[in-house]
Amino acid sequence: MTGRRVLVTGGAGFVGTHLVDALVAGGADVVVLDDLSNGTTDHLNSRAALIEGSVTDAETRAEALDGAEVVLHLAAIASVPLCEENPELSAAVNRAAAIELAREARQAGVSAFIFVSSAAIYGEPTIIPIDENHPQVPIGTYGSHKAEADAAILAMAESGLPLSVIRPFNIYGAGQDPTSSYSGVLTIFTNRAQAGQPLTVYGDGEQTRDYIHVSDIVSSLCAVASSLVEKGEASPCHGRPFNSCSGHSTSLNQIISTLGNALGKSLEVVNEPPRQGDPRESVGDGQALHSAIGWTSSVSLEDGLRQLLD
Ligand code: UD2
Repeated sequence: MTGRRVLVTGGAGFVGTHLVDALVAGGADVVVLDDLSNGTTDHLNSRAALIEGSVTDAETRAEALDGAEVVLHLAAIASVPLCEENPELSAAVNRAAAIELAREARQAGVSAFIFVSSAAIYGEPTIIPIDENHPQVPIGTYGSHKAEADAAILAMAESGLPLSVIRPFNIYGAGQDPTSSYSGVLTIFTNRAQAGQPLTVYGDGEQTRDYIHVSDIVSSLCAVASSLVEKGEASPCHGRPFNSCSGHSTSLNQIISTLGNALGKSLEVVNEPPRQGDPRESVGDGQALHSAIGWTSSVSLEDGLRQLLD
C-alpha cells in the first residue's frame, strides 16, 4: 500500500496503533480517525495525521474519507460491559456508524474496505473449531451489534466496493492498559503476576480461548487489504468474512502454568464464580484465510507471553 492514502478508524487504540505503525513502515499515507475515548495519542505514530472526532458524526466521516483509497474500520466500543450499560452507544458506534461508513466509502470510490468484526458474533460455540459458517448466536449487545454490521457490510459485496470482514479471536500484546475494562486476561495476568499479586480465575480455569498476537492481527489486515487493492472485486478476499485466529485452544490453567515457568515461581490463584455468559470453549478455524491468500498466524503463545513479560 506504498504511497496510498489509508484511513484507519480507531487508529489510536490498542490494535490501531500497531496497524498504523505497520502501514507507515510500508510507506502508506495514513489518516487516523479517533475520538480518543479509549485510545491516546501517546503511542500514535507521529507520521500519521489524526482527525479527532467520532465515527458517528457524518461530517467527520466525510472529512476522514476525503481522498482515502483504503479504509480499515476498527473504531468500536470494544468493552462488552460498557455495551451492556449503554446499548444506544453500542448501536450507534458498533452498528450504525460501521454501515454508514461502508456506504460512504462506496460512494467515494474507495478501492478497499475492511470491517473489523469480532468472534463474539458466534456466541457459545456448538461446533469446534469455529469456522466462518458457524451459526451466529451472539450472547450480548456487543456481539449482536457487531453481527448486524458484519452481515450488512457483507451484503454490500455486489455494490462495487471491494470489501472484506475480519473476525478476530482473543487479541493480546503490548499496549493494552491492564487497568482498563477493555483489556484481555493475558494483559491482566502478566501484569499481576509480575507485581506478585494473586490472579483471579472466574470458574475452574479450564475455559479455553484462541489467543492471537496483535502483530498477527495486523499482518492479516494488511494481507487482506493488499489483496483487495491489487485485485479489486477479483480478489479471493472480496465479499468474504475471515476469522483471524491462531487455531490453537489454550486454557487459563495452561497460561498460568506457562507464566509461572517463565517467571520461575508458582502463582497465587483465587477462584471466583464463572462470569455470566462466559463461553466455555473457543477456538477458531483459520483455514479460509489460509486458502484464500496463504495467511497464517506466526507468533506462538509462548513467544507472545514472553514479549508481554518483557
Ligand atoms: C473476548 C473479548 C470481548 C468479546 C468476547 C466475546 C477480549 C479482551 N475480549 O472476551 O471483546 O469479543 O470475547 O465472547 O479479547 N478471566 C479470568 N480472570 C480475569 C479476566 C478474565 O478468569 O482476571 C477469564 C474470563 O472469565 C474468560 C477468559 O478469562 O473466561 C478470557 O477473558 P477475556 O476478558 O480476556 O476475554 P473474553 O473471551 O471474555
